[in-house]
Amino acid sequence: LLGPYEGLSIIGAASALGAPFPGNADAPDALQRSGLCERLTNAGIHCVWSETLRPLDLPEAATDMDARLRANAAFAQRLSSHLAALEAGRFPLVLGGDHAVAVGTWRGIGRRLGSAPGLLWIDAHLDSHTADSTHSGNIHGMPLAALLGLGHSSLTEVAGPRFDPSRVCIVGARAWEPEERTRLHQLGVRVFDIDQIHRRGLPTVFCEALSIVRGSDGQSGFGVSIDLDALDPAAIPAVSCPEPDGLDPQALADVLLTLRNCGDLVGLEIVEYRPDLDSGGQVARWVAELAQAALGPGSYTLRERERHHGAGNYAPL
Ligand code: 4U7
Ligand code: MN
Ligand code: MN
Ligand code: MN
Repeated sequence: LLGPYEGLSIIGAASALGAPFPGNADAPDALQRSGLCERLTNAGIHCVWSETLRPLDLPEAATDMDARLRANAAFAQRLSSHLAALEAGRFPLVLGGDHAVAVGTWRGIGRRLGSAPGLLWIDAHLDSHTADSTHSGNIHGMPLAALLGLGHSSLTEVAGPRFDPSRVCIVGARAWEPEERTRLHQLGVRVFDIDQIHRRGLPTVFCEALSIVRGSDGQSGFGVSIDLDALDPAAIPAVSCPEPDGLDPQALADVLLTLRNCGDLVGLEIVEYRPDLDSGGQVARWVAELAQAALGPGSYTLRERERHHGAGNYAPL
């Protein structure tokens, strides 16, 4: 189940159960209406909208932490099963939803592969709280800890393999609480924060992070989870938790081009979009831009039909 794949399957994860605002729940439908799939198809990426999963029960007032953990875990479980059952030959692009959906996305992709891939987590935050350490009570601040096996059992027991901290990196971090930074340090997860990116440049940092998540064998694959709040809110204001001094969206798109040369990319996730804050549709256009940068044309991940049909494109002049 490592590429090249025949085409892209978009899975909408229309949950805001982990976020402080409801807006993330409308993101997949808004992105579909914005013509994302058509735009990727026009760019030469064979793309179908597989399904949009929606929470079955919205917990009333969402006050009780236990009820919210269970509701998020139930949604992640369904998402995990959907990804585990995704047809061979399809590359998954998961569109959140808030970032709590990542527990389902990546455990499910791990089930599909038979083992956990490496994971590149592009985010302003560390998302490594547990139900015990959280200050805000928001579950979208916990998914990376849960994927690594730490936190409330409802989240850590979502079906699929645990992720290996030595194959996980965070890029773009600039807002965290000490508990999560300590937890990641103890686990050995590499964090490339925004100061380091300013010092060394995004291309250098991205390349180093890629070498960590891809591992030494190049056989087990790696995924990329993009929380849009990694980007600078001056350009990308339509997110749940904007943090100043973020990445330039074009600079991120430029380094995502690197992914086209990786035959071992196993999934892409883009989360935290809030269409209620994007009346001009400018952030929706950036979502398409980032997906297109990562996946084609010319991508080794997605097999292009022309590649089957003769070497005409590559014949010497
Ligand atoms: B996101 C926060 F307190 N750490 O736990 C928390 F700063 O998925 C933010 O990255 C979490 O958007 C942000 O609520 C979660 C906060
Ligand atoms: Mn996040
Ligand atoms: Mn974030
Ligand atoms: Mn906080």
